[in-house]
Amino acid sequence: MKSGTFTSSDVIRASFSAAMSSMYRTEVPAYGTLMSLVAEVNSKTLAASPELKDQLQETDTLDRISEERHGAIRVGTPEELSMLRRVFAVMGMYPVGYYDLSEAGVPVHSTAFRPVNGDALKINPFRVFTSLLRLNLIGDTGLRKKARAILGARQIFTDKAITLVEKAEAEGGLGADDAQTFVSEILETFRWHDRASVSSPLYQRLHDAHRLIADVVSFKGPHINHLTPRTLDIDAVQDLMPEHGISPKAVIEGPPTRACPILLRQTSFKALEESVSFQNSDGTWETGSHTARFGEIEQRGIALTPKGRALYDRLLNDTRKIIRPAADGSNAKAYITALSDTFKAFPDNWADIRREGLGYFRYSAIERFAGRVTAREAADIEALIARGAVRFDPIVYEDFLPVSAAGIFQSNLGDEASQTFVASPSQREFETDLGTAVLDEFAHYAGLEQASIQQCLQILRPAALAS
Ligand code: OOG
Ligand code: NI
Repeated sequence: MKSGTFTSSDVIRASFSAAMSSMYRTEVPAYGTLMSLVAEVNSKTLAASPELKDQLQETDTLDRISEERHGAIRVGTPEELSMLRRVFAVMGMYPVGYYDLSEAGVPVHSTAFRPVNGDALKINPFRVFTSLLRLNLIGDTGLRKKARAILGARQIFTDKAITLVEKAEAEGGLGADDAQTFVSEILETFRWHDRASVSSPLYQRLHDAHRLIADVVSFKGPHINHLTPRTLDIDAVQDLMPEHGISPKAVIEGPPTRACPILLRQTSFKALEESVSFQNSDGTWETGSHTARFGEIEQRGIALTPKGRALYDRLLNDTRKIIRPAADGSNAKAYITALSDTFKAFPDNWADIRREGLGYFRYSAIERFAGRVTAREAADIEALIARGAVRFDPIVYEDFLPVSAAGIFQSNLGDEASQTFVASPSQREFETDLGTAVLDEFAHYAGLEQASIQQCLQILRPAALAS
């Protein structure tokens, strides 16, 4: 087949994300409520700020503003993880970043599969935060063995899905019919199963070891556990959730409200207790419940350099030394005050953030200056900025934050679930299981920034030098 007849991976991803959204809204009606609330707040925010509307029109696709930006799943074995890598590659999604959650009391490590280049992100930015369970962090060896055997025996992909992945790899893509079949087959992997694959007593043992272990091991597949649309005003949605009958987690994760947004702010509604059934040894089914699925929202700001990130981490840490947000929300106000106070040490205007080397920027040449700057100016990006011949705009952070992710995990595992593990980052082992190295997010943003600088210098180079 010629490559011209392939459906683009961006189009397959867009259709996958739309299919996931519609499946999840049917499965979790509260998520549909959250989506409507987000759309409502987004349109109010846009009406109140024509400037923001213009900017979004120019840089983004305004009509898709309230669509999903990410989802999350948890898998049980290296084989599942590496097959997922191949599945996501068909949709133009590649592993970026390594997140060790053991430090935060969650026995998983993770990456995010996402589109990497700017055009792909613009067409559809959908990412899947993917965690691999670390059974070796569990003390009970008997239980560990049992869990391994159960996971080893399940097949989370349909035969057709596997065949189509192999075909895409062998031929370099999928035609329209195959692409459509691929999306519907892959959807099966993320579907909810209300019949557990373990007995009730075994579920209880897994649950006692850690709720997350029960969630990963007890079911036929890695059900999608949340989806996350983008909001233009996360504080407003957080405040309005209770009025719409959904119960938000205690506080918004990440940085405080700022004039110049940094990194990522996110919040969720608490996971729902859902009815599931367990099979007894005599073959009859027994009703029980399981809590895993929720809905989340996100608002993104500038990607920080290692220096900016170190400052962010330090300020967040300082805040948590003063006060830790309680899961029941009882000290939420005091936490927000402490967070805002501490973050006064983080510059809140773009010029200072740039001057201090805290964030990554995309530089662009002002065309009318082409050929009108001196050779000396043209060799120096700072001089070009001073001259007004180059503008700079923040590069948006497209990745995740381990402390925030842990906060999202915790608030959805139940308030009593706090547990400690020895922090044990193991990126090498994760990459071996994944079957490839993850992309380093800092190197990636630095590369985008550098490329934009080179392009400016190229455009503004005096004609005499441009031969
Ligand atoms: C994933 C939690 C992490 C985020 O937005 O930080 C995450 C999970 O609960 O499986 O999705
Ligand atoms: Ni999330």
